[in-house]
Amino acid sequence: MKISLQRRLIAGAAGLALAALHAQALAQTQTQADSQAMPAMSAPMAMDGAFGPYPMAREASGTSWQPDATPQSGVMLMTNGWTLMGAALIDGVYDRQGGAEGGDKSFAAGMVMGMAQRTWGPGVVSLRAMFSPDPFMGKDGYPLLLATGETADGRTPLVDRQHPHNLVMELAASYSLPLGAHDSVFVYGGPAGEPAFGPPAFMHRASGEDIPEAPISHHWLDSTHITYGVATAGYVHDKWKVEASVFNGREPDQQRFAIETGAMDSAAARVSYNPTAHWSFQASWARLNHPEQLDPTSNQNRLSASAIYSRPIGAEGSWSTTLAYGWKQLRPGPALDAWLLESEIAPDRRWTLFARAERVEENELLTPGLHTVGKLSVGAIHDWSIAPYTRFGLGGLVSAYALPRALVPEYGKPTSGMLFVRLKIG
Ligand SMILES: [Cu+2]
Repeated sequence: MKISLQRRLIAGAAGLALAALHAQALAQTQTQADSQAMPAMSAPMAMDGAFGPYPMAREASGTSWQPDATPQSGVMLMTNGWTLMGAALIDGVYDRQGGAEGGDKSFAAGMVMGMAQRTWGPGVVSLRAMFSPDPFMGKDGYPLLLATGETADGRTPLVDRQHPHNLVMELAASYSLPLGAHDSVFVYGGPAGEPAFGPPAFMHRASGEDIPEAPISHHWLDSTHITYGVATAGYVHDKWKVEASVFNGREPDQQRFAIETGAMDSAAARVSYNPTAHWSFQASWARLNHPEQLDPTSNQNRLSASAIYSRPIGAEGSWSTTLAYGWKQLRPGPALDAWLLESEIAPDRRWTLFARAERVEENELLTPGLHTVGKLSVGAIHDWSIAPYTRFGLGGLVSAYALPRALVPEYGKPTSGMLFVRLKIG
């Protein structure tokens, strides 16, 4: 089923406005009731996480967790009981991928997101919307050696190119209910959201959010971050979270401006554990029903596990590292796995240094067969503060590859790179 974006957006906006009015009315009556009946210490605060009684900084994309010590980004505003948060990152990229399979392109990529959260009755309601400029780069995305997945025209797979993200990346709401000082139950869902699978998506985790290229392991670890139809229920106990989702398993097609809802016929489950403020672990499972538009009869099982370490550096700096493993069983077909290690270190608000190493088993490259490939990207960004919460940055990265001999006739010995400018708000 395809629904015109315009109708969706209007319906979504009207829904949000209604929900806001409703929440305000409820909250007013609730405040009166609260002041008589509820002890202050068990009442949830708007600054808590959307899904439980812990710091908001723990929350990344969808319902995923990152370490509590991750610096909170975004412009925050409190009004009428609501906590509003906005953030944006737009990269203007010149991309040059080397070798015979390479190519070059200039494009804009990034995201703009807004969140509204408040106490509502005994719990916390949160509304989230996120948009991407990617569809304006064209349906065939950008050159990215060894990246595979999705399609530009509905007929041929994208190989050695990264697909554009859809305009609407998230349109979701959640409600959580505290069950004491350390426990809560929550529900999350919407027409666009992220099921309970994988680490936080690369563009939303502190170790990857400043890197302008997508990981080649995207379709092992975090490609489900844009899912058109998802419902999740979970339970938080202090440092632990368990959750399960049903969702529409089909990847977005080439209509990047559309919201393509469909049957919620896929499932995922995840356990997350934040033992200290600096660490976040997760293990997750998913069964995707007919994810591939071009291979409509095949299914996939996926497993993932990841560890994230984050710590502040000085007053304004931070360091975050993610190690992630993904396993993808094609049904029918082989099982393919992927490893990712990435790190970003920002000693202050002017410099960011980053690196990402990946090792992926691929079966969709132009040379037939199963190939284990490696990629390493390193880069740096210099930012200038141009207004409150607003930085302008200039950056670059270079990529090198480890290719099996069978791929050398097709790829040669390529080196790739990107130069980029960016605007970061939040
Ligand atoms: Cu993506």
